[in-house]
Amino acid sequence: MSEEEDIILADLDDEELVEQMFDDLYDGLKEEIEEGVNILLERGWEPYRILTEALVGGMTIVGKDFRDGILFVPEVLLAANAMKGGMAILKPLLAETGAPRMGSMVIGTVKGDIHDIGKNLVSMMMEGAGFEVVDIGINNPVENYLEAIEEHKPDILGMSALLTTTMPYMKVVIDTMVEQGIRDDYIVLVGGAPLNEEFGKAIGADAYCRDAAVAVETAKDYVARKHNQMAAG
Ligand code: B1M
Repeated sequence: MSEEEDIILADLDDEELVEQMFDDLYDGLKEEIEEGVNILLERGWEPYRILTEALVGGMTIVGKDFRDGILFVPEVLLAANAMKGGMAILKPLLAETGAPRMGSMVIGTVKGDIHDIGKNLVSMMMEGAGFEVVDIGINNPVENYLEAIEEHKPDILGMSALLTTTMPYMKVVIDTMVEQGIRDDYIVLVGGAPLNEEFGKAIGADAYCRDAAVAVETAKDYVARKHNQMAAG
């Protein structure tokens, strides 16, 4: 008979609970992650803190072991699914701030790339900050971006890429916008783990955003500048 007893999440203190959530995320246990998120909320944790410390923190560990060949795609998919379960609980809370409408953004992951957790997080945080977000999903060829900006006329075009092989596609999108004479009609923000500021500049984006919080601050900053320019002109 196994001597192991079920761990009662609610009996753990905050630090132990977050550690346990790292393990549960690693093991792809969606229900446990949802329970952990709810417990932390009941204990008064801010939704953003839960997102960054418990969920993103756990996913960083998964990422390292994926890189080192300890975890494989099916396991990482389970972890991603568990993370999404936790994010779904936090989403309405992050959006609940009743912030005034700040502007709008079309966002999508580039062609050849199916990673969407970071993009979804950026969308959630932007909505929470008062932006209207149109999420066009994953694996987007340039045509999808062009169609979406034509249809929605957003202030911002956001692109996400998580692979070194797909990040150059962002330049394809920006170059096409330049060719069509519409580049300067939009603020172009890019993000994703393998990118950096230098890359953002090199491809002609307005800014590279390290994480979702930076994306929100950068978006606010650029939209305010755009409105000031319009008011001055
Ligand atoms: Co993939 N994967 N993956 N993967 N995966 C990485 C990216 C990798 C770094 C893992 C590793 O080796 N350590 C590696 C890339 C190596 C490289 O290119 N140099 C990798 C690889 C190789 C692959 C495959 C090729 C594996 C294979 O099949 N052999 C394959 C490719 C599939 C494809 O896209 N064509 C693949 C598949 C997968 C899964 C499907 C299993 C799954 C994705 C599930 C999903 O997204 N629905 C997956 C996952 C989960 C990861 C890791 C483990 C985690 C990514 C993540 O969600 N992070 C990742 C390792 C890692 O990054 N540590 C890895 C959490 C998220 C909150 O962070 O996405 O960085 P992030 O987003 C941040 C910021 O970057 C920024 O804000 C976000 C929030 O703070 N940001 C933006 C992101 N987008 C933005 C857009 C903006 C602004 C900010 O616009 C304005």
